[in-house]
Amino acid sequence: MGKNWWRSAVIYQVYVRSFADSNGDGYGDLPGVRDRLGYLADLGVDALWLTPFYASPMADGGYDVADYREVDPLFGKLADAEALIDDAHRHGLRVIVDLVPNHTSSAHPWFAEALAAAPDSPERARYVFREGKDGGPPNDWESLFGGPAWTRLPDGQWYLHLFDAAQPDLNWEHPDVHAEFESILRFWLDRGVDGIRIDVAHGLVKAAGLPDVLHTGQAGLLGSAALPYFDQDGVHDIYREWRKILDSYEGDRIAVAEAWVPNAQRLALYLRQDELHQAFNFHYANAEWSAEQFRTVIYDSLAAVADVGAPSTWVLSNHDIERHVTRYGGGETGLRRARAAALLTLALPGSAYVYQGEELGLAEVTDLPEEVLADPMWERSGHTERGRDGCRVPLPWSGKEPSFGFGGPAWLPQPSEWAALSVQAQTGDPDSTLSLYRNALRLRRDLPEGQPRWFDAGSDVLAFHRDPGFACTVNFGSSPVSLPRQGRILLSSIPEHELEQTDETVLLPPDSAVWWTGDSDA
Ligand code: TEU
Repeated sequence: MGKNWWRSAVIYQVYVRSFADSNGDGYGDLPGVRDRLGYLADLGVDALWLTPFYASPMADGGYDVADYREVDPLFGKLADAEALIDDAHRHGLRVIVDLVPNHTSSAHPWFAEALAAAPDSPERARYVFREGKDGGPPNDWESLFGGPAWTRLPDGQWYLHLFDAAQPDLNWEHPDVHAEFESILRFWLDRGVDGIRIDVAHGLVKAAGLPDVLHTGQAGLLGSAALPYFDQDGVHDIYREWRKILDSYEGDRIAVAEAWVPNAQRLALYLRQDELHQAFNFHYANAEWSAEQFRTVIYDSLAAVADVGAPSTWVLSNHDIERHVTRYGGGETGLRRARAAALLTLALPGSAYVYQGEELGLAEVTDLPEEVLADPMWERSGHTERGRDGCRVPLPWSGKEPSFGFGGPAWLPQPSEWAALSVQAQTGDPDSTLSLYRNALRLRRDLPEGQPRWFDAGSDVLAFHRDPGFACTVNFGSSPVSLPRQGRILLSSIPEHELEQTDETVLLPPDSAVWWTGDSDA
């Protein structure tokens, strides 16, 4: 793909502990990923993003890092990471690793030093320690996992953690923090990774004086009001420094931001020419199944990224959000919509992320027994939020016991109906979701570069051309829509024999999408 591979890349998210288990302990690992590189190359993606595999007590599935330069024994050894990167390259796949700069694990040596040191000592300055207020925490901030964002130490000081108490926030005003993360970045770039995904990229800098949320107005994750701990202008200075480091390496190395910000315009600020290459488009993942919502999000996103010359980065699912089969209604309807959404997503200009298992049409597992729930959200919310385990259940690969070819008994139990959804079961079935993804990814390589030219096919239908000679039509409605042919059918989200066709028209059923090629009068 040469220069700027990332502008149109499809990047597959490997949630390592649930992908493939090579040693039978029930947890996915790096050698497991290595064994399956052939599958990923065959699927037709361009790159993988590996979620954190670093040394960690696993209080938050590895997003609590104790040593950023070491591989956790659960996942293998440093040599396994190096071998995986090299092997992926041999398969023509690029590799993105996760960088977690907002917080460390409480087991990180810096935090151990901070705890052992006295209040107001230099060891504490790398984190955010404060005195309490009126017998309570220093301010009213809440952890995203529930409860206060502050934990009190026996000596009376409190430390900040936007996530779990085992994930203390770093102080990004401290030069040590900058130097350390620049060094970690170089460590992985030196090992050949093609990029980094920046965890909580909008969270590193907090508003001066740590003001109460009350004073600025509370808002949801993607809410409209500015929160004093998210999306502060100062974060951009950090990314300008990192961009210089990325650019100093050969081979088009990239950074993608995980930034939950209120709108496409705020997101585009992370994508200015001297900052990051991509930012996950969560507004797209948040859209409900309606032509109007998708139309609005797509228009806004394309306009905002065009202003800064960046690609849009479409996301339907990840390891933090309910799988989209379920979000779109679940069951057969949800799957049907998810298949249509796949064709829409892969037809849009820009880059797209595929979360492991979406190519199998997996739904959220909503009935995990309480005793297996591992997401810290379950505990921290006082057992009111079940958390994110339902989208993290290990993949089914085959009919093999005990875990459908995943490896040992899976750390989260797989539903029995996943036997029919395994890679093996779907391979060779032309109507399977896996075949749909394989076909779409293969055809996508030859899609024209033109920007979408939208045309009207009724209020429930999203329809666009990309010149020369490609069109995509998606019916979000509950009634079939008669469409003038846009050329020849290239691919459809439902079996082609289910499309009623005449010489001039095709009846597009509810919740389905069609890719077209060739001349059209539209
Ligand atoms: O997520 C950051 C984030 O803000 C949300 O996705 C959040 O975890 C979720 O919505 C809870 O409401 C990143 C990681 O993707 C996530 O897995 C980690 O738990 C989190 O950071 C902390 O590192």
